[in-house]
Amino acid sequence: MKTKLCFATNNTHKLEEIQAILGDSFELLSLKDVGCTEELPETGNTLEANSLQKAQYLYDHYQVNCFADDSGLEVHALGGEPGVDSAHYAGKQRSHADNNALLLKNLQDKTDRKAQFRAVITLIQDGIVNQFEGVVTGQIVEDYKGTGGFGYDPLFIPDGYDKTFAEMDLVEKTKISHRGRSFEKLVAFLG
Ligand code: ITT
Repeated sequence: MKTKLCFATNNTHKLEEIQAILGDSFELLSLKDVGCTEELPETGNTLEANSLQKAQYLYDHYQVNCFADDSGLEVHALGGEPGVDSAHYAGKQRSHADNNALLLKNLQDKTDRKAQFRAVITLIQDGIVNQFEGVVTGQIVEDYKGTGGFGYDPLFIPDGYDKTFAEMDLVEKTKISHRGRSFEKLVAFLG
């Protein structure tokens, strides 16, 4: 029998991607599949707390083995900001364009451009909690480059490359990205 696992996301693209990696022995369920239509709570101060909160909510309310992810951009010269606030850095309109503009403004005149994307997955199986972290380090550029991806991608060049995430296709990005790396660890754990 296939092992059922719910992924706490409404993003069908993320769901398909991870189903392809997990293969046939797991049946991935969406939030809709388990009847969860409300917004999951996400009020923590860290990526770890938020992904745990989402997974715990789902496990407690829907009695289903599950995992949740949370991710963000951590900028060295800004003391790790925007971090857990990445999606709404410039305000509750959650605009990627506004967030990017604010980031460039806050880094004006800063020579230290070091940054990292970080993702944390929390898996809960039969009440047992495990977390998996993925990190990619790089630099924030001075001006937008590329049109692919989303969020801060046009401003982030991963170490060892001379192009931004927005200049890569999804396959290339996922091989080195925070999300890709965290999912790799999850898949290895699930066997
Ligand atoms: P869901 O929570 O609905 O999955 P989200 O856009 O909030 O969608 P995340 O929580 O995974 O996605 O990421 C929070 C923010 O961090 C996201 O809105 C972006 O601003 C930034 N971010 C995360 N991963 C990114 C990536 O691969 N490229 C660019 N920006 C990213």
